[in-house]
Amino acid sequence: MKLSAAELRFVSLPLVTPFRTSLGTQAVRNALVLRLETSLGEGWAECVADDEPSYSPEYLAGAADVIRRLFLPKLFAMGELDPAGVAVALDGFRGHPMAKSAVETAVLDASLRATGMCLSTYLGGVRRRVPVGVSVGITDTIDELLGLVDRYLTAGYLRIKLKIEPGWDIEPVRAVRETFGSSVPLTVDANTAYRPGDIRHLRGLDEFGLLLVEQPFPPEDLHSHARLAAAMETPLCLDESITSARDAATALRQGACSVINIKPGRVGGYLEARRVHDVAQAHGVPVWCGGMLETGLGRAANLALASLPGFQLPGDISATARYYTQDITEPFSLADGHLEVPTAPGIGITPDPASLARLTTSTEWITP
Ligand code: NPQ
Ligand code: MG
Repeated sequence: MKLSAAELRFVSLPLVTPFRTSLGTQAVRNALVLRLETSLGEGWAECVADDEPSYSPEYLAGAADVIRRLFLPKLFAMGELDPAGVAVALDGFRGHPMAKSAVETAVLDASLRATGMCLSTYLGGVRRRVPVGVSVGITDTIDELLGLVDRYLTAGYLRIKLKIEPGWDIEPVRAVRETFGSSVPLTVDANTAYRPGDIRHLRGLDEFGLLLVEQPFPPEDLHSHARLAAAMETPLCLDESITSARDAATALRQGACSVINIKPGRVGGYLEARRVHDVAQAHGVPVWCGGMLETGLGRAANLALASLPGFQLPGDISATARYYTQDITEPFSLADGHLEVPTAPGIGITPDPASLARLTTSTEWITP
């Protein structure tokens, strides 16, 4: 296929309630939507970078810049473009996995649409619906937290993940266990908020029978994760530390984790995400699909990824209503704690033109 033009749109989606993590508080989700025009038809994707480089070094304005000024011109100049060729063509540009993922996914969407195949089938999916969990932000009070967990359990979520930070860890976990019992699948995510000196404190989480503890230490500190993994009974899961299949292999070899959270944006796209899945499979390690407050575009594609056999734990792919009253696509809803994997060609969904127009804050048209 040949790339002929691209549309970059900034969209702004108000969150149902502010989402607080150890990284900060988010009230609005600004995102970047990419639409490519190719000789085979159009392709859609979103970039999951956030306004500020807090979760990772990428941020939206920077992602838009590298896409418009470097990535797209490189792809315009290519005679023949195919999905697997995108990462190869952009390999000379270091970093920027979220921006690369958006471009590759839009090419993949266009290519699969043209052949009539859905992303799940293309990636090797084996499930038509996937079990999902919910990520619960840090709240002002324990009562408020218990109210939220109650609501999500009633809605049918199959796993609860509590965001933690120093000063908000043992107590909220204990309160959730005491209120809802020991059989609720429960995890915690620190988003790098702890330091090596906290290992003894974190071992205090062992008594609560958590499915896993996610990313307590900074991304580069595999050594402390390995020390904690050896000192703790609860499985350790890495998120921010894993930016490629090679990272996954290194972390597993070092004993730094026994579960991996896969986010396609963080690892540079769905093709690398599948390779992370394959490395984990080869090590007998379960993976699950993380969440980046995606619009319906990213949610659809994540469902395809989560249909692969190694996704053995419920993902952070919640129903649309967990985050948004209005999305740019039709909403995804929970049925029996599961979301359906899209089966339409490509990522399986396109934005609703009226909703997209309403939520767009700026549009840019890019041609060779
Ligand atoms: C995680 N996500 O697993 C991330 C962190 C995260 C659903 O827990 C804006 C955009 C704000 C992306 C806040 C969940 C965000 C964000 C937190 C991702 O670590
Ligand atoms: Mg995480």
